[in-house]
Amino acid sequence: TATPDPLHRAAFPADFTFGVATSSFQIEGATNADGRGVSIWDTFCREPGRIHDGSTGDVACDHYHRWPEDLNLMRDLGVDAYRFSVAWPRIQADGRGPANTKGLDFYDRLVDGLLERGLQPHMTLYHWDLPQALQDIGGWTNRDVALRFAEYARIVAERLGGRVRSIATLNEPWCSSILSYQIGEHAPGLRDRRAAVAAAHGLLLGHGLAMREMRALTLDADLGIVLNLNPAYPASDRPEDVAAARFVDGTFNRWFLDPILRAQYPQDIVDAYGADAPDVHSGDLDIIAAPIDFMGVNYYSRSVSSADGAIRPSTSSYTDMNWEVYPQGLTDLLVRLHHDYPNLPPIMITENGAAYPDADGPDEHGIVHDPERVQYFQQHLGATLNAIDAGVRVTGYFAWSFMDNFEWAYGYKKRFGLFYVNYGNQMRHWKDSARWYQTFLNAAPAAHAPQPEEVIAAPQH
Ligand code: PNW
Repeated sequence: TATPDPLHRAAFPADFTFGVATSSFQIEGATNADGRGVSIWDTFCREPGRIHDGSTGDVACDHYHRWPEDLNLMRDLGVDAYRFSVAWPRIQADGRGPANTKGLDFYDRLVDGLLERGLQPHMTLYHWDLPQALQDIGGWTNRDVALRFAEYARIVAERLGGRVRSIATLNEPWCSSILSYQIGEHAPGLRDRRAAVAAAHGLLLGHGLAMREMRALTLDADLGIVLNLNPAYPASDRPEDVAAARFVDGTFNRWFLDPILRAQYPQDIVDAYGADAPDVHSGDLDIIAAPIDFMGVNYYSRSVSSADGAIRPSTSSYTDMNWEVYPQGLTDLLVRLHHDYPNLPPIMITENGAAYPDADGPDEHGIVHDPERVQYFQQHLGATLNAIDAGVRVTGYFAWSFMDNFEWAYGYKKRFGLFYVNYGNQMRHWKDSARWYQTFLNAAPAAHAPQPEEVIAAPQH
């Protein structure tokens, strides 16, 4: 597809929201501060071999202490909005009982700090840092945890819900169930498909129960959920390849979309799971399918499947995660959601971005040169625009990530940031991608086609 060149925000609807995203465990550090309890990721990081570089989240980007400077950088970047997540163990150390005021106070200051700087707060309640005490009773396989999550959601929404623009219950339940309980790559690191499918159901139930609690508060905030969706393509039109892609689509995408938007699990995957299919109590699916105000979509790449397994198209380029760069997949995904789900609310692209090594580090002016990441953002913003032009309701786009951070099992070795983090001294550095985004955002809506000089203005520090 043709990417408008030069691309700038004036090509998007006037009320479209542009932002940056992070999550609590990946940036905050200060894991013992102010009464925070232990999360499953603190535990996981201490198990030998789990994190590739042996690192932990103990310090991360030290955002817990450096948030004012980080918010200043976001303001200088010129984004409209910031998507962050709340660490459940800061609010309830053991995942239950009365709120820890000091934990809530941190997010209270953060939200006020955003509003003071003219930035919209977009809050996610669960980005994987489950209180360890709840894992000790089975984690998301235990239905009691879904009930605890709904209580936690009410606590946070009561305190902050009046000042945030949106609240997402969960980030990427596929990751916190299948990747965590079946593939074993994320905390708690299990390899048990039956447990993974039960955890996915527990997460969805927790989402629905949290929606119910938060609806009762009649907040102005939009309420929804964030899914990681990977469009699944067959390697050829051979029926066995098409069937393989349909299975991948079913386990990744439809398994989460269908219960939320159609109040049913996809029957082909229920059949494939057989004895591992979830124990669905009567009423569960009505709870899970509570109306949502937005669907958050995290898009990074696609999958290509054959009957013999996943394929790597050899002509494509790949990021440092070995994920294929495939912007057309984002357009295809958005258009498909629009066509397949009549109940689909407006979509927010809550994450999109790419890891590249940035191996040279900052130059003599302190700037990091990351041309591949610039191109990735240009192409995917172009792909978003194409979907909007095709009639899909997309209301926002959040770049992942605001800054380099703890990339889960990969530790600090994978860099997704618009800002480079020097973990030795916690300095933040502009990358060219941040300068590019700033220019894209600040370019005055022009009646005429913008001239090249207008889009290569120097960043304002
Ligand atoms: C997302 N996969 O994770 C998360 O929301 C972020 O916290 C994370 O930093 C970002 O994407 C980059 O990885 C994913 O294996 C992790 O398909 C793994 C997968 C997808 C998303």
